[in-house]
Amino acid sequence: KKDIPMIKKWLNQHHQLYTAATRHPFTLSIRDGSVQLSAFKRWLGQDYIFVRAFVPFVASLLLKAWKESDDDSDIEVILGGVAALNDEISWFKREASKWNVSLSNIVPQKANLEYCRFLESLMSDDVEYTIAVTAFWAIEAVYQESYAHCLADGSKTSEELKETCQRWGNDDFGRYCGSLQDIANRRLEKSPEDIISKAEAIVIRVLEYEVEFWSMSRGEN
Ligand code: HMH
Repeated sequence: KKDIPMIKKWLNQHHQLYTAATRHPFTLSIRDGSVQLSAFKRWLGQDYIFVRAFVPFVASLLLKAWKESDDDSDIEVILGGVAALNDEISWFKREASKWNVSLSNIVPQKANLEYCRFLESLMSDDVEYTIAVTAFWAIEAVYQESYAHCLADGSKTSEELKETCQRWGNDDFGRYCGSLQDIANRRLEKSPEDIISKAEAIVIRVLEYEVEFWSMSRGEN
């Protein structure tokens, strides 16, 4: 029991929810080429808002890592995430102008607001590094799995959406998510039961928010 990494156990236990987040009808519609342009544009605008809120969360995580981590390399992995976000924000601006989406007057929808508020709650000093880094892994992993699937065998993703899928579905991003997972597992292994169950509850909430975010993109909520 002890040698199975915690995250592996959780992904088995919550397999249905994980699949709901990583094989959502929205990303499956990108993969099979049936996605509506209006849905993609909605996702693009809403995700730009999310990513902007994600930056201070990652900054707070960097601070927690600096204060609490037992391994210097954690900082470098998270800093790689900051660099990716910097790139992402430029990409969102370019992509939005390509699709004629105006980023200056986007109204964040309910599912997005709630997810951003949840991110903000994780920025508190009262939230332990182990909890925050586990949440960070889950947030990144859903996009990595979802978009990698849009490029995998049998996908019919349109040429114009492949670049989006590449952004999160590429192998480097996959390895980066693997490093985050290793960090989270290492921390969880050394954590008392109450932190472990808190972290598990946070992962479940991330997965639920991700499902809602994809559904929102389809115009369902
Ligand atoms: C909603 N979850 C959401 N947006 C993102 N860009 C990511 C995760 C990954 O960066």
